[in-house]
Amino acid sequence: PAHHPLNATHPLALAPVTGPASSVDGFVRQFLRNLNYERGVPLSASTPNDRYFAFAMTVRDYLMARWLEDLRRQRVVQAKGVCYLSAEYLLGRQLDNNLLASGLTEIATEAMVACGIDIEELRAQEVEPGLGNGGLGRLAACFIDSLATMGVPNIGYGIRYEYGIFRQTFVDGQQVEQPDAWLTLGSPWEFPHPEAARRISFGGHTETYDDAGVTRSRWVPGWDVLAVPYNYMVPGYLNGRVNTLRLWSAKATDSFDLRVFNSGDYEEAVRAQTFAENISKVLYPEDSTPQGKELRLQQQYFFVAASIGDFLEHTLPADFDIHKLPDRVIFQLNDTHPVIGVPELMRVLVDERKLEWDAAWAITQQCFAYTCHTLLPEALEVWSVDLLGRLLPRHLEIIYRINEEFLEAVRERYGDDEMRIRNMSIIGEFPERSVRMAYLATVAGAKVNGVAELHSQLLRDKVLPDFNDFFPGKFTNVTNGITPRRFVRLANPGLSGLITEAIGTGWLTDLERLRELEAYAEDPQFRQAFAEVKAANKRRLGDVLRARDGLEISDGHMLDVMVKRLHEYKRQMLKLLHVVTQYGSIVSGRVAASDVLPRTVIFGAKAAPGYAMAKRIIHLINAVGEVVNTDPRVEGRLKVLFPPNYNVTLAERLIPAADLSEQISLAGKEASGTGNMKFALNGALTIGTDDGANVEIRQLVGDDNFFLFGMSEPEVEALWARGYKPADFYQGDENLRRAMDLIASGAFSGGDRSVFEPIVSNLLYDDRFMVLADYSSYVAAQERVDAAYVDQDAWTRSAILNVARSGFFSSDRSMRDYIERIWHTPPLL
Ligand code: H53
Repeated sequence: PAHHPLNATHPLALAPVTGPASSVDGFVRQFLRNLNYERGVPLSASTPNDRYFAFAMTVRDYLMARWLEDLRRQRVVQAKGVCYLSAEYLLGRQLDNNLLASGLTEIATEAMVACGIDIEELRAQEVEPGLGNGGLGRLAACFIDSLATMGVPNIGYGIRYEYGIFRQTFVDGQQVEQPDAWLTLGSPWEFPHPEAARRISFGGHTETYDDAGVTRSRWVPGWDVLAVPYNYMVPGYLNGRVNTLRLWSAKATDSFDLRVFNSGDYEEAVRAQTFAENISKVLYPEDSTPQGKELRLQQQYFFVAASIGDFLEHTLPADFDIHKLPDRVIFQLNDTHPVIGVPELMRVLVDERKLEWDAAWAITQQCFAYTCHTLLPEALEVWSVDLLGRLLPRHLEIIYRINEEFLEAVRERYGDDEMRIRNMSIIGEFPERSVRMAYLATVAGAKVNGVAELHSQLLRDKVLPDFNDFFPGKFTNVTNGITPRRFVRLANPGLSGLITEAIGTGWLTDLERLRELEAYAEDPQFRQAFAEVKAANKRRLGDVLRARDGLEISDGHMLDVMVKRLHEYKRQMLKLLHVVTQYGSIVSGRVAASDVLPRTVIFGAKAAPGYAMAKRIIHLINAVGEVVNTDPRVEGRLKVLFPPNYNVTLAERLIPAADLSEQISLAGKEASGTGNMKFALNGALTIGTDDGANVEIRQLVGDDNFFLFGMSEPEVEALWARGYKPADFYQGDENLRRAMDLIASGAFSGGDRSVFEPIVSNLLYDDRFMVLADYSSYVAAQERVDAAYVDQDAWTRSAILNVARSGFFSSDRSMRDYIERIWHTPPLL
C-alpha cells in the first residue's frame, strides 16, 4: 500500500520531519501539546498515566525525524542488512533508554521540574514489556541496541505477545503465576500498521499441477490469520540513528467472519476469531525447555512467515532481482524457534517466485545463519512429523527434500555408513518421527555459532561433530555481550560518573577503554570513591526492596546475589545448601555467630509453571528464608531475601548493588550466561564454575579476582563415565550430610518431612547436575570469599579490576564479531 512507511514512493516519506525545539521550553510545549491533543486532558485533570504517556510521546517526537530519515536512507542505499529473527525480546523499560539515546535526559528533567511534575512518578508508570523468558530474549534486546548504536541497518522481527512473561507472586512461599497484562493501558512506544498486515496461512493440503509442461507442487491452505505489524523505535546511543523492531500481532481474517455469517452461528464466529487471535496471545513461559505444543509452532511460523514476506515485499524494491537476495539480507536465527523460516523461504522462492530448486537452495543457504544457545538435549526443539505435516504440509515436503539431498551428499562422501546417516538425518525416528530443527538450521545456515568459547567448542566436538566434519568452517563462536548503555550507564549512574571522571567519555561506545581504570585500582582515593558508590547502590536497592516488597537489607552485609531463571542445571540448590550449612553451624553452636561474616543472600528466579522440581526449589528457598530471617540466633549474620517477580527493572537495581555474583552451573551446561557479565561490569566479584562465559571472564579478570570452584567439563564427563553416585558424596562430607539432614528433618517445613522430601531424594539418588559432587569445593570457595571480604580495600581493588577488564563483554563487540565472521554488513554512513 502507498502509505506503508517503508514505501519510498510515498511523498510523505520524503517530506522533512522536524522534531520539537531542543530546549526546556520546546520540551514543555510539546509535552503539553501531547497531553492536550493526544490524551485529551488538561494538566490539572491529568493522571500520572496521562502524564507518563504525554512525556513518552514527547521523547518519541524528538526521535521521529531520525527514524524516518533512517528508514529513507535504508530504502535509498539498499545496503545489506540484518534481519534478526527472534521469538523473544526482553526489552525492559523504554523511557530512560530513549531519553539517554536522544541526549534529552537533562532537558526533559528540567522540563518536568518546570511543570511541577515528579519525574520519578512518571517513570514508575511504565510497565516493562516482558516479551521474553531470560537470557535469550535479553540478548536479542542488547543486540538490537548495539546495532543501532553502531549504525548497522537492522530490523528486529518478533511477536507482540499480548501477555508477556507471567508476573510471579508467592503464596505461602510457593510460586503463583499472574497474567502479565502489559497492554491494558496501552503503550506509547508502539506504532501499529494495520495497512501493512499480511495474511499467514496454515493447514490444508498440497497438490501437484501442470505449469506449462512443468509439474509443480503447491499448497492449498486450510485457514489463515492476519499478521499486523507494530513498529518500535530502536535508537542508537547519541548517534542520531534509529532502527526498527517490528513485532507481529495476530488478528482474525474476514474469511472467519464470512464463514460464520453464512452459517449464522454467532458463537462459532467469535470462537473462530478467538482461535486466530490466540496465536500472539501469550509468551510460552519455558526457558530452554520447550513443550512441543501446537500453538507454539503456530507462533513460530506466524512471525517468521510474516517477517520474511515483509522483508521481500516491503523492504526490497519492487523490481529487485531475487537472485541477489544474499547481497541484501542475512536472516539470523535466534535459536531453533525461527528455523521454520528455512522451508518458508524455499517455498516462496520455488512455489511463488518459480525458481528452480537448486537456485532457490543456493540462495537460502546464503541467507540464513543459526545461533545455538544451549547444549541441553531437552532444549533442542523437535517437531513431530505428524503435527508439522498437519499444520504446514508444504513445508514438510520441502524439509523431506532438503533432507534427501543432504543425506545423498553424506552418502557420496562417506559411503553407506548407515549409522552416520541415521545420526545426521534431519528426520529423527525415536521416540516418534520428527524434524530436528537444529539439524535443519545447521544444514541450511551459512554459519552456525555458539555463544561462548567453551560452548562453541562443545557444540562442534560433542553435539554436532558429524556436521562439523561434513561442513568444515561452518562452525564459529561469538561470545555474548551486554549493552553498557542500559546495564552500566542507566543502571549504575554512580559508577558511570566515577568512570567518566577518571577516563573521560567514550567508554560507553568503546568499552575496552575501561582498561584505563586499571591504574586507578591502585589509587586509594579512587578505591574509596568506588566503595562509596557501591554502598550508595546498596542503599538505593534497600529503598526499592522496601517499597516494592517490604524487605529490609541489613547495613554492612555482604550482598550475595543469585538471579536467573530457576533451573536445576543452574543449581540454586547449591547456593541454598551453603546457606543451610551456615545456618546449621551457627544454631548448633559449632560456629559462633560473631565469627560469621554478615551476609544477605538474594535470590531472584521464575520457574516455568509446569516445572514441578523448580517450583519446589522456590518453595524451599522461601521456607529457608522464613526460618533464617526470624531466628534470633543468626540475627545480623545471615539473611535470605527472595523478592518475587525478578525482571529487567529489578535487575537494574540489584546488579549494581551486589558484592558477590553467583554463577554456579554444572560445567558444560550453561551455554554462556549474560548476567555473569553484567555483575562483573558493575564491580561484583564472581564465584563460579568453569562454565559458559565464566571461563572468559576469569581469563580476563585474572584468577586473583575470581573465585573458581567445582569440576571442569572434562572432569564432569569423567565422573559420569565412572558412574556418579551422589550418596557417596553425602556420606563423605559431614557438612553436606548435616545440611541435607536438616532439610529432610522438616526444620523448614514445620516438622513435616514430606514437603521437601522429593528435593532431598532427587539429590541423593539422581542429581543430574551433580550438586553434591561440587558441594565441598563450593563451600571451600565461599570460605575464601569470606576471608577476602574482610579486607575491604583489597576487595574493592579486585572489584575495580573486574570492571576494568570486562570491556570485552560489550554487545557492541559481539555485534562486530557477528559482522566480521557471519553477516558482512558494514555500518551505513
Ligand atoms: O541463552 C543465553 C545464554 C544462556 C542460555 C540462554 C537460553 C535461553 O534463555 C533460552 C533457550 C536457550 O536455548 C538458551 O541458557 O546460557 O547466555 C543467551 O545466549
